[in-house]
Amino acid sequence: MIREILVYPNKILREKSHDVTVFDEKLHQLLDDMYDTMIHKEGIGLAAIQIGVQDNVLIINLVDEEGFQKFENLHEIINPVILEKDGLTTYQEGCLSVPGYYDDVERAEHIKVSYYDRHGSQHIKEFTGLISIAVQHEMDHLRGHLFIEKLSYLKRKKFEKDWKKQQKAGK
Ligand code: QAP
Ligand code: CO
Repeated sequence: MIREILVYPNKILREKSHDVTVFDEKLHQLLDDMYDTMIHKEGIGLAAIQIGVQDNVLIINLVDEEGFQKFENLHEIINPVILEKDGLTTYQEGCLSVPGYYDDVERAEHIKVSYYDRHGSQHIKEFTGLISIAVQHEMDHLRGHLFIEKLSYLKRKKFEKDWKKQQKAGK
């Protein structure tokens, strides 16, 4: 089922999410709804809080070299913890909760993450490149943070001005 995505400045996006303790049908339904919603909105990543669910759950589905977003490349990541991070990289990020705005953000280049899958099995994996950026972006959501909080003071001021103007225009 496609759910509504919360958009900045909705205060729920600032809430901290909680670890999943039960890996049941309800969790599977949440993951399926997140997938349907992300695909419908043409996203590559989504955190549960973006549809108003305060669980430490995120999904990522990058497009391959040929530009296809294959279901087999879907990552379902539950209760993630970063064990190690290394290096720095910059990428022009966007977010389904901040539609139409993109800007450069600096993040760790490599990360090692512990997480659980939908069946409650633990995995420890290293991520590099765009998927590493995506995991860090989505993990920020779980702690109530958006990528625009990482902008410089002047860029953030310009964003706020443009965003209000855009909202007034009824977009
Ligand atoms: C997070 O972002 C991310 O503004 C996922 O109009 C960011 O899926 C992963 C989107 C950077 C990796 C690198 C944004 C769709 C989607 C928009 C998204 C929009 C329509 C963003
Ligand atoms: Co986002």
